[in-house]
Amino acid sequence: MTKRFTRHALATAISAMATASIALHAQAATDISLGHTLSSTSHYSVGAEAFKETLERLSDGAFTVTEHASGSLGGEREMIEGLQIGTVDVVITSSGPLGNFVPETYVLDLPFLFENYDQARCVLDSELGDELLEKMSDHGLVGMAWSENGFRHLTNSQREIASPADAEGLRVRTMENAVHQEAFRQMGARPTPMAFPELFTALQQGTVDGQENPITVIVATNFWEVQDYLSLTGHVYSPAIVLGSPILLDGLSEEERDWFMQAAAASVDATREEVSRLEREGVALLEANGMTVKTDIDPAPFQAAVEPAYEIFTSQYGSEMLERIREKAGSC
Ligand code: EAX
Repeated sequence: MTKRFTRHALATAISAMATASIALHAQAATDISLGHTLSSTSHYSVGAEAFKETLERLSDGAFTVTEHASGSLGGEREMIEGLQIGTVDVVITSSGPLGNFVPETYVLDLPFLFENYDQARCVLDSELGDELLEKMSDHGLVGMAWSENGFRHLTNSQREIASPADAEGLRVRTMENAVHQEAFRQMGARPTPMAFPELFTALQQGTVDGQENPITVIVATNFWEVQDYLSLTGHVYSPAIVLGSPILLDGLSEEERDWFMQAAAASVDATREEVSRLEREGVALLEANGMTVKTDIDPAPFQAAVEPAYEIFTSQYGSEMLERIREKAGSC
């Protein structure tokens, strides 16, 4: 009797534990993986933190976010592929490799398209930015929001560069982006496309002489350790984008999806604020770390040098979106 009772009690206890574990499991938070290529001190990381804080707060802990910084999930091209197959949930990436997936975005990579931050942000926040975000869904991606990397400048280990003639023959790492490669070819440099996680070592070993990135990235990556010269060419605005995996997002309720969109918007605000801060403070920091910074660059010869890139672009992709962006930028 006692024995039978004990067995019964045990069975009840086990069954209660199993029920509790199922209930616990049902309530367990869904962990979202968020990847980017920059360090955990970068503007992308500031954006990732804001995404995490917002999503966890709005969902009351139903979703948690784990940030994978420094390219630990691979380069930007690989992470975009990861979104398509669902091995990563959210990615903050530059537009660098995006045109390989969504050719409509190449237009944003044209040199000297935007004059300043206000103009770029205004265009990306307009219906044109939304239209481009929507294109992502034709290519197995969810465009959540346009974020920001910043205006790109040229660094190198060889010499001070004040004009395109000075860049002649320089081996410059570019992103894996056809428009950027063409622009550097027109400038007389030797473009070498490469994924970002390989860049520091390539500069260190002299595989390439230079690279181009915004102040934000130059600061976050300690490029002064491998690059002596910085020229503030501002040759192209580099948008970033918060992308989601349709495998995750398509399975969410409307309310949940809205939390993700709000998290993406908070991420953009925080990132832009950090970009603006680094635009004010970054150059002094780079100089303090030993970089020679050429600030008074005349953009006209650079603009003239890359002009053929526009003709090559429009002959391939047409000029409609480019004209609409220019018109919008003019009214911003
Ligand atoms: O997105 O590849 C690059 O140079 C990018 O600017 C960087 O990874 C940040």
